[in-house]
Amino acid sequence: MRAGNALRKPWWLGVLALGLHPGCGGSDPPSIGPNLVQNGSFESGLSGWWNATDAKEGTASASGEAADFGTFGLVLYKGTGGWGSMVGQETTPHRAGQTFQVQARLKGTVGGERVTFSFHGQGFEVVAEPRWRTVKQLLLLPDSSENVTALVSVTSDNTTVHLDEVSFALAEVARGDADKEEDNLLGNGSFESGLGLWNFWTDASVKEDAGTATTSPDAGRSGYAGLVLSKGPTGGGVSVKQPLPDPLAEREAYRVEADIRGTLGSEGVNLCLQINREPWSGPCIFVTATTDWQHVSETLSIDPELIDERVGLMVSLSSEGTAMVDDVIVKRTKAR
Ligand SMILES: [Ca+2]
Repeated sequence: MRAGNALRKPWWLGVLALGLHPGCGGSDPPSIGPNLVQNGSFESGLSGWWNATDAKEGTASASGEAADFGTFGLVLYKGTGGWGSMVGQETTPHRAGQTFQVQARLKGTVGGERVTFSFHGQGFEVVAEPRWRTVKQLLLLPDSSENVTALVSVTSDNTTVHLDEVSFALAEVARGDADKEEDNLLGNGSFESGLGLWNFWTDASVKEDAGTATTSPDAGRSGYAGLVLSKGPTGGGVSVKQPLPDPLAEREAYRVEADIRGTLGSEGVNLCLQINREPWSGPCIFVTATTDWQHVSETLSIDPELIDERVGLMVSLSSEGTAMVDDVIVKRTKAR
């Protein structure tokens, strides 16, 4: 809600808008603020950006051949050794819990180049294709920090990528039911900030068999979006996992809740409190998805050998199909 806009509209239009939109905390798509970096289109060359590399060779330059829109784009090259060749700039500080959207146009010169986008210390990696594609991802910054750098880095050896229309912007996201649960040990349990705070894992040995994890409005039971886990007939498991803030203590139990449905209605979905190291053990809830939303709520008690261990809540799909999950909640309770 922006009061400033309402003042310039006829009063009845404001009333209409209030009636039609669920508003802040409703089910609106993320609302994206202005670009926080200067010259993200590279029309002023490298003005506003610094560049750095720890590789043997690495260069950054603005060039016409790298333009997707306008006259110039960025050519980013990394030679051998080191971690990356990057451009970056300092932006205004963030507050804990804010979500940002990273967006860019990216093209590899041959395809397969690895590129990392990072904002204030949180980042993600994408693999370039030999044609222009749009990179768009939400990042959730759980803590405040001194780091205010926005950066883009190419990290694979002897590769060159083209970048244009780079933007880092504040995103106002919906609040789902899991976000409104005060004692929820998980952040982003309603998947309104993409996969922010969740770690993706799949065990397929062949790339084509790999499972996928995304977020989509199709899977939004509350708020705007929810989690979509997919896997083919031959692929291995696919999961997302989020570490809990504190190690497990004696005489504790954990209430685990989630809403789950599947497109086939036979998908096997597991919710596990899993230890963060080998043997990756821990108690699980096994759910068979139905095509309608199913609310799962169970208390998991902790085996004595898990006391003092760090664990995470893992959501996994173990059979063929597509499972949708929203509003994952983990609460600490006393064991009976
Ligand atoms: Ca949601």
